[in-house]
Amino acid sequence: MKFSLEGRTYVVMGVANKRSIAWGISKSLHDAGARLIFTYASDRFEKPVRELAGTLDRDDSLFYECDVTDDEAIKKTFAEIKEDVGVIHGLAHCIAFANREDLKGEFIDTSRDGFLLSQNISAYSLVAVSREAKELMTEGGSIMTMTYLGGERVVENYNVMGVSKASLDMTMRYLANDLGKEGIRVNAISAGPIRTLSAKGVGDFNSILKTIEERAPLRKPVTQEEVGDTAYFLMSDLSRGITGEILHVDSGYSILG
Ligand code: NDP
Ligand code: N5H
Repeated sequence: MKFSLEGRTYVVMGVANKRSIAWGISKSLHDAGARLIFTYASDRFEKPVRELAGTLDRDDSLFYECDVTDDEAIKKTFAEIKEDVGVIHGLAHCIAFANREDLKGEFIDTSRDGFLLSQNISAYSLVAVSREAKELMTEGGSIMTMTYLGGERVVENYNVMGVSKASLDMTMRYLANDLGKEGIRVNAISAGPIRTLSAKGVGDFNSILKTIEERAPLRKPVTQEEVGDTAYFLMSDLSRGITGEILHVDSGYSILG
């Protein structure tokens, strides 16, 4: 296959379970022949991530704990990855967090701590991991992150996460400008709503999905697999002319007024 990822290694950050968007991305990259490196926030998630990776039909994955609020942990993780594999060809950042109480009611009630926590985990972390990952991307490569429409316009209940995604979107563009000269592209996928662990218990997800079924041009919600295949495109040389871009994988919803 012309755009096989055989011989390439990608770091995937943010697999929590089989519903995670990061797992959809992992499956697409694996199917294209890539070797995967998984990172998770705490050792609580090591076992489930190892079990999931065990369902893949090649046994070449590696696993590291990496809490992205901790600069030393990020440095240590990438130092270990360097020692274990040397070169990486890309990174998928699929991480976000906001306190549950900040994802309902009015945005104006967001606390300083809640605002900064969300920015720290959901936006600054892309800067911190890109800085370490770039040292291992000596053959060039592709970094991607996950964003949402609520960073471009006001979406009910998304609140503090919307501000974090706006920050993440510009972070992605500034990184694309810095890293282009090293042959590293940086992009984002803006996914439509997908039922994942993060989405659990926030807002009325059924009615959000119903709106997509009724109004989105493709009249159906997107799947982890659809996002995964776009991630594969971004990681492959098919997308070699694209950087600093947000690709909407959302059944076309974002074109609506
Ligand atoms: P998941 O709950 O499956 O994934 C969220 C991940 O964030 C978890 O794996 C969690 O790690 C990780 N995380 C949180 N805090 C930290 C931390 N301090 N250090 C390291 N990792 C951390 O949800 P999704 O797959 O839905 O979310 C992935 C991305 O996609 C997020 O950026 C989200 O905003 C974005 N997105 C999701 C949409 C949706 O509808 N689901 C739509 C558009 C974008 P751990 O499990 O190890 O704690
Ligand atoms: C408009 C909406 C619905 C309302 C807002 C949802 C926002 C979700 C994003 C954040 C990341 C969710 C979050 O931080 C949940 C945590 O407070 C509690 N959950 C956890 O701690 C679990 C155990 C761990 C695994 O989760 C994390 N994140 O670590 C947006 C939806 C239509 C689309 C959507 C769901 C977008 C998105 O960004 O995820």
